[in-house]
Amino acid sequence: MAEALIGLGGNLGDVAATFEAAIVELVRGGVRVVARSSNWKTPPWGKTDQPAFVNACILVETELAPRALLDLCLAVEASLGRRREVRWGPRVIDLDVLDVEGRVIAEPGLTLPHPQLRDRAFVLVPLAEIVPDRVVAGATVREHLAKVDATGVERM
Ligand code: A4P
Ligand code: MG
Repeated sequence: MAEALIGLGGNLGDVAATFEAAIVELVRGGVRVVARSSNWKTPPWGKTDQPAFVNACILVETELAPRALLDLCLAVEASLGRRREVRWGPRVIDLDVLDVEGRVIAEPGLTLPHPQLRDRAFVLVPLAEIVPDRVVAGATVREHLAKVDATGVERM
């Protein structure tokens, strides 16, 4: 059994409802939700000419190996209508595997911990709600968060 952190994001449609549907499907696919952050409204990062995002994070337990967990996330995205178009562009749901027990993986299609985790307030603010003292990508979530600009990130 491994503990994993999953980030949820989206900025098209009823994102809060889509998150709930995604969590139901993740559970069906073999994860147990241990903790869930609030939903946060976050300014678009990377490509800024698009609507605000909603972001959240969950801590899960699973028997799935990291690759199987990613495949589950991609399947859930697809079943909820995710279409891959513009990089960093608008999406109904994005599920990122952020960390699996500190494992370091660099394979085609799977990088752990998630490479941009430490730069993104939209990931770190929700993570800090559920696992502030967990070491992820070399420092605690709280330490990473202290170094990023979280302007405009608001609890919903
Ligand atoms: N992939 C590799 N490692 C992982 C991992 N640890 N978790 C691969 C998830 N996926 C991983 O992802 C492309 C491929 O990454 C996947 O097929 C998987 O094999 P994608 O979701 O199709 O591509 P993308 O999302 O368009 O690009 P990218 O670089 O993954 O974007 P991000 O990092 O997902 O960022 N602003 C706010 N405020 N909130 C957001 O949630 N999200 C993005 C997208 C941009 N700006 C945002 C937000
Ligand atoms: Mg993604």
